Amino acid sequence: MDPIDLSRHLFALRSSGYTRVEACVAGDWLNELNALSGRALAAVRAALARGEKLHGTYASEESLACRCLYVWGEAAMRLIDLPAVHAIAGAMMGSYRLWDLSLLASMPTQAKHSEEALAWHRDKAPVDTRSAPPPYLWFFVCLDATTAENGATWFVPGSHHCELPPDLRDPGAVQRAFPTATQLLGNAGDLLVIDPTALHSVGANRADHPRRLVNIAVSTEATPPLLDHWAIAGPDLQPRATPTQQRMLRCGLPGLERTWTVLPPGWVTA
Ligand SMILES: O=C(O)CCC(=O)C(=O)O
Repeated sequence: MDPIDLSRHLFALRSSGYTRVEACVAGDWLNELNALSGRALAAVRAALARGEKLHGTYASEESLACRCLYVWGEAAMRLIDLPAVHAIAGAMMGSYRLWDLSLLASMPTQAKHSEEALAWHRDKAPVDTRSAPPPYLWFFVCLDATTAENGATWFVPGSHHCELPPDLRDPGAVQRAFPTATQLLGNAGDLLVIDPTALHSVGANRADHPRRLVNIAVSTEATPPLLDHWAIAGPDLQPRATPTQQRMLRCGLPGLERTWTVLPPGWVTA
């Protein structure tokens, strides 16, 4: 990434808690991501229909998610090498690795969305990023354009710096929008980068199509990843992993889960 552009994005992320890098993924790569996301979502739906619970993952009819997306195809694995992710995460965090690679799908509904699905939340507790790197950054690759109509993520700029006053301690119970909340709009292929300690929420999808993001979720080396991704990559992906993918997926910490609820049929973990 051009150094001036990198500085602009770092400033935006540090001051506002988010930024948008245009056109990071396009053409066949984007088409392949769309195709593998369809397969992953179909498998998640089938698992939910069988009554399975997605391990460590919120899911409802309006919000579906699939973890460990790299097992669904090469196009997803390639996202782990995305240069903009490494330029920004390297400058913000120093050493980092993959926390998870997830597909997030907000499904359309003309009915009233549940309060739970649209609740304001922080994914992680805020830290003082003046003296410490952010422990997590979420890099959302837009598979679809994110619009007001299809429920682009709502975000309160700068809220990663601030504790909430006592009357707002349960932001999910706050039905009203925060006065400065803004929706993160982008085109298919753009990268929306957020500090997930900021207040944010899924928007109501009133369009006729799902709004899908792939979250390249990154955490500092001092922060455990969600799962043992190297074990889940298994004998199929391990020998083909690039040096960067190896560094992002490997983690020596004991006790991490070595599988996830939904993997492709016949997938072998290590
Ligand atoms: O899907 C979205 O719009 C945002 C996802 C979200 O709220 C989250 O990752 O915590």
